[in-house]
Amino acid sequence: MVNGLSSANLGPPDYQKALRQHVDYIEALKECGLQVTELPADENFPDSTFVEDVALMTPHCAILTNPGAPSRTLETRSMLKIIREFYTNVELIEAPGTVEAGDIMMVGDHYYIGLSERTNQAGADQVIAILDSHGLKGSVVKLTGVLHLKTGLGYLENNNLLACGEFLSKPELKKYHLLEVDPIEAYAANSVWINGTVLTPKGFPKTSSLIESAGYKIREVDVSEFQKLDGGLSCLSLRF
Ligand code: CIR
Repeated sequence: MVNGLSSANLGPPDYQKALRQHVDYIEALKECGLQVTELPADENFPDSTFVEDVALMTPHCAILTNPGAPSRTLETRSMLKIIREFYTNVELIEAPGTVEAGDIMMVGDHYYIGLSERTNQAGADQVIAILDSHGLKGSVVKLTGVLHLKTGLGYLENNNLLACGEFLSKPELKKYHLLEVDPIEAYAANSVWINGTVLTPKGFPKTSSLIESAGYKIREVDVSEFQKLDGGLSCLSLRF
């Protein structure tokens, strides 16, 4: 993972520290009541720890994506085998469509799909058609400055949406109660609601207080080494 894609300018990750942080991340998921399946490292793909990007797990089907980053495209090969262990309905995104599921945010049965440098219109159209065929809905959100949709957004259920930067002014998101993340803590917008607890990255006190004051219990997780690769908390797992 030390060779993963990055635009963060925070230097290379400390691999041993990353391993320790990953163990604590798994512990946090378990504390929230989840059963965790740990996947073996795929040493061919330095970004493969960011498993969220290669699949979208819905209540009715799983969608294997087609990552827009060329170095990540073939991460899907081993993920296909894994998701087939959990789902009988597995759908595939095909070229010229590209999708990374860090660009997809679930709000009930509606899925927001960010159009980014990694997810294109053709890919989003395929996702929307697949969702539609399973009784689910999708719509697109155009991104300007961030890597993935969930880089700047985290849906915390109960209509509460943690949001930063460009997402504070999107008309399609105005119907949510926006919890505004301070730009200096932008990384913490990628926090994850799990069974009533919000996992949030360690080191972002304003955002932790913001989430707590909205009535949530929080669990902080130190993921500094993954931040160095532009990866957030949500990226490190597929939750379904
Ligand atoms: C990448 O650039 O693809 C990885 N270094 C980071 C992916 C982060 N994934 C996510 O936000 N869902």
